[in-house]
Amino acid sequence: MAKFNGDHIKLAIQKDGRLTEDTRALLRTVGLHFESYKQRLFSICRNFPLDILYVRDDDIPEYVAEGVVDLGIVGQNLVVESGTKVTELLPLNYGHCSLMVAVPAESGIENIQQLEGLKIATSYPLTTTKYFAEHKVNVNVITISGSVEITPALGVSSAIVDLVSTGSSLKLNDLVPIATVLDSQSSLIANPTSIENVYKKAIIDRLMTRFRGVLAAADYKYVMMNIPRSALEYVSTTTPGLKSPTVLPTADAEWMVVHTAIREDMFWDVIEKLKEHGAQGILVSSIEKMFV
Ligand code: PRT
Ligand code: ZN
Repeated sequence: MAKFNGDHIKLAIQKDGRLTEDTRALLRTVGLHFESYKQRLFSICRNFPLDILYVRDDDIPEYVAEGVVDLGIVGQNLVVESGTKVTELLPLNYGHCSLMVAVPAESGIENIQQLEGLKIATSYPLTTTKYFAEHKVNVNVITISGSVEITPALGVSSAIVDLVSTGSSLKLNDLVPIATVLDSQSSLIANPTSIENVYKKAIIDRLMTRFRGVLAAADYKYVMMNIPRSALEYVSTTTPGLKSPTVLPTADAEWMVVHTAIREDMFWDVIEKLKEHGAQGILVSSIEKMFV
C-alpha cells in the first residue's frame, strides 16, 4: 500500500462535494500530476512534493489546525464555524456563497431584532450564536445537520441560518433572506507551524505562486487586433494591459497589430470603444495562467 511521502507537504481537499471538481481542476491547472481521487484516501503528486488527502469538508479545518495536514482547501464558512486556529493564505474565488438569516415569506419579519426569543435552525450553531449575540438579539439556536430550509414549515423553527448561493432553495421553500451573517468562498488554509518551517514554507510559496497565476489570469482576456495607426494613442491608454500593449507593424504602414490584456469586468465596454476607433479583426482568448 502507498504511504505518505515524508518529504512531501500534505494538502486536504473535499473528497466528494461541491468544491471537489473545482479544487481538482485548480490543482491540475497549476501543473500537478496525481491519480484520480475516486476510492482513494490520498494521492501522491508525481511532479511536486505534495500529497493530497481526500476527506469530508467539515474535517478539513480541524485536520489543518491539528497538523494532520499542512494545508487545506475549504469554504471560509467552515473555517469560521470550526473556530480553529488556522492561517488563511489565499481565497480561491470559487465556491461562493453567503450564510444568511431567512424567514418564511408570510411571517412579515423584516429584521433580526424581530427574532428576539424565537427558534433559529442551522447547521452553523457557533457562527449563528455569535452573530446574534453580537447583535444583542436573544434567540434559541437549534442545530440541524441537513435540510435546514424545511424546518420553518415543520414548525421546528421561526427562521433559519443557512448557506445560499443562487437563492433557489430559499424560494422553493417560501423563505426570504433578511440578513447576511457572512460571505464565503473556497480558501487555502495552513497550519500555523507548517508555515514557520523553512522547508515547508518554500514548497507552500511555490504552490501559492502557481495559484496566484491562475487567479490573476481569470480576471483578464487576451486580445489581438488590427488598428489604424491614428488610433494607436487611444488604444494604448484604453487598454494598458498589464504594462503597455505590444504593438507590431504590418505590411500596410497605416495599420498595426496590437496584443494586450483587458480586464474581464470592463471587457465589453473596451471592445465597443475599440471598434468605434476603427479596430478590426479582434481576436479574444482566455488566459490560463498569468505571472506579472
Ligand atoms: O460530504 P461533505 O461533508 O464533504 O460535503 P457537504 O455536503 O457538507 O458540503 P457541500 O459539498 O454541499 O458544500 C461544500 C462547500 O461548498 C460549503 O461548505 C460551502 O463552502 C460551499 N457552497 C457554495 C455551498 C453552497 N454554495 C450551497 N449553496 N454549500 C452548500 N450549499 C447548499 C445550502 O446549504 C442549501 O442547502 O445549497 C443549498 C442552497 O443553494 P441555492 O443555490 O439554492 O441557494
Ligand atoms: Zn460537510
